[in-house]
Amino acid sequence: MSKTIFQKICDGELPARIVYQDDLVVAFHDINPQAPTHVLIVPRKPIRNLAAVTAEDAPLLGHLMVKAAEVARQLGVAESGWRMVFNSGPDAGEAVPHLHGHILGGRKMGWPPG
Ligand code: DGP
Repeated sequence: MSKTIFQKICDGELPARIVYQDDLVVAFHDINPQAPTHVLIVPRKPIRNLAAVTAEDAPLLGHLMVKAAEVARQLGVAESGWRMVFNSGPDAGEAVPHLHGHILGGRKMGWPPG
């Protein structure tokens, strides 16, 4: 199977403004930001989306969430409020088939999301 854009970013084959990385996850600025802070955090493991995770992914997903919160603190949006969004499947607007959490902050957000 060919690599997704996010797999290529994880592997250093495509440029990105990386804000955090370790051996399990990579966080980088979204190319089309929807808020003053808009960072994507992805597992290096190529899981398609949230609907495709299995029980064995639980530690990885826990790690991803902890690191997302660290990124939110690092970028200064944790206190005022931020949102974590996973678009999973066509109705949710999933465009890149590599699991990614959107870390959004820096502005007041509406509810429900569109
Ligand atoms: P989603 O709709 O949840 O699949 O979001 C995909 C996001 O990925 C979208 O906000 C734009 C972002 N994106 C797409 N291609 C690239 C890229 O090449 N680099 C970066 N940094 N972000 C990208």
